[in-house]
Amino acid sequence: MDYSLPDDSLFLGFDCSTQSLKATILDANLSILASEIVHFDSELPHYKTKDGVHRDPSGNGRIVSPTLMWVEALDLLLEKFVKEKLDFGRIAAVSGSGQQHSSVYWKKGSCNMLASLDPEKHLVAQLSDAFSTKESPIWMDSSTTVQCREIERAVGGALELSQLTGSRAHERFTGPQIRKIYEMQPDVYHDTERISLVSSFMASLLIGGYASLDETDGSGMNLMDIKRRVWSKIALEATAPGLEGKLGKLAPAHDVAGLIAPYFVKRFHFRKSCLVIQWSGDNPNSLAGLTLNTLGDLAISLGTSDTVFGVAIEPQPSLEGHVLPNPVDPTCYMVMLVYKNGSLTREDIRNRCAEKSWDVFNKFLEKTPPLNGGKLGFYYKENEILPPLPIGFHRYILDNLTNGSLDELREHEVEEFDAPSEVRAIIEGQLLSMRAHAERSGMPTPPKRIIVTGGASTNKSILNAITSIFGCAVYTVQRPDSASLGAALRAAHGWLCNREHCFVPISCMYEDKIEKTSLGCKLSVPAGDTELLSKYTSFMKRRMEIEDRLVWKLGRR
Ligand code: 5FX
Repeated sequence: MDYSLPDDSLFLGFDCSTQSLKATILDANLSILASEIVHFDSELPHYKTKDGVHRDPSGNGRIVSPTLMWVEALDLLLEKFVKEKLDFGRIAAVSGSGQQHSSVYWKKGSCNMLASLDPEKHLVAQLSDAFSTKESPIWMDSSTTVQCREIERAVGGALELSQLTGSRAHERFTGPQIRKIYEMQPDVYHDTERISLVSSFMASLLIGGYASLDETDGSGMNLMDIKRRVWSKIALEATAPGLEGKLGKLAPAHDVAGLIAPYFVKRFHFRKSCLVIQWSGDNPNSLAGLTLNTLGDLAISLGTSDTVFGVAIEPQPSLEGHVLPNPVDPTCYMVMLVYKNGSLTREDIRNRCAEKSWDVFNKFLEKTPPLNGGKLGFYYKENEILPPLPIGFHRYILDNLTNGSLDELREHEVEEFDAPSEVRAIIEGQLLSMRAHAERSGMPTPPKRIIVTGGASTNKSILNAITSIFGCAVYTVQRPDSASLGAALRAAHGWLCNREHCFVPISCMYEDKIEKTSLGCKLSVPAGDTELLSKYTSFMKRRMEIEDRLVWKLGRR
């Protein structure tokens, strides 16, 4: 079979993330032709966001982003491509990636506004009255603990909900967020005709009508039956009345959401036949962008949130981690762990302890010994998801590290570490936690290999630490923004499935190209030292004992 793409065609992938809107364009050989970015804080300063979000100053865990900021960013990004003289007419298909869980509330009557967008005016000017609330609750929000417990109780418990939907109730998940709006702002709920995720929201702008929710991103809502890939009646009823009608249909990630709207044809000169392929979540798109399809491979994404994910055939949803349908292979799943304290928390330590410089941070990491002289740190600048602990820093030292066996040493709590130890403690702490929770949630350990993506994947000192702690070879990709790359790849995949009138395995598209294009992996650090690995295994167990005690004492569950 010939699965090649037409010679002159281009494929556009967006990533609407927490702090920016990015785009990557692939040519028919799957090589990157162009990329662009809009930073929300600096390029759209009138929304007054910090890191792309508004944090409620009262400390109640409420975190939102202005919905219109994402609308405005879309025009701005496309205008950047106009300045680069991009030939929009060559784009055969567009897809995208959105921060997961975050939701948008379309006001009654907005469908008509979407269907009649005037190409002479900016989107933001035409959609300023389209939303029943202008604030979208996002994945960083942790204000729905009450609703989580209510939903879990109504479906028979946390484990039952996880087995049904792929995850227990989590504060950032869309179901608990919708329930909170229904309980606290009933007018907003009743005024809403459609609820979108960021992914289906951006796809809706592009097709000029409401796009279906993609099944993969839909599993981040605590509302979808993960095995049957349909809305779960019991979860819907536990969340809010009349919800199914506001959610619309689910569709697989490779489906066509619609043709690009006349607004984009007239304003930017897209071709009328340009397909919009279903958008999906950022982590699922990264899985596609990393071409992760081998059991035993693990990906670590080091971004605003840190995530760990892999492919699974028959995962068993439990109380830890999440199970999602695989966005590029309907026969299997992806499993995932998510941390809220990712790059912003590493940056905080860099600013306070390493003269605001990554060079100094890396020097500190390299000059301190593995196991950090028995120092263990827990750094939660935001309410953490995994484990569910509130904001706070906790530091411990295992006594007499050089003499005793790690399993028996006592620890004592301290107020602070010296600056270099603080740097090692945050990196070792984050990675030990990932390894321990990956093992607890049944991910392959040790992995065959780890592929690292996200901003911090360019940091060689962090990659060295990953190899030592996980005991396997670590690979990186040529482009750290795997989500928009994955979205562009999915745009091509969706286009191909549409041409063939059936599902085509995504690997058919890149089999012979992978090393020549931006999709290839580079080996960064080969597998490390086995003696050190076994010390890290004991160190990790000690860390988990302390973590379990902290959760018991301070945890939000
Ligand atoms: C996944 O469950 C998450 O909450 C985060 O990784 C967001 O997708 C970040 F955008």
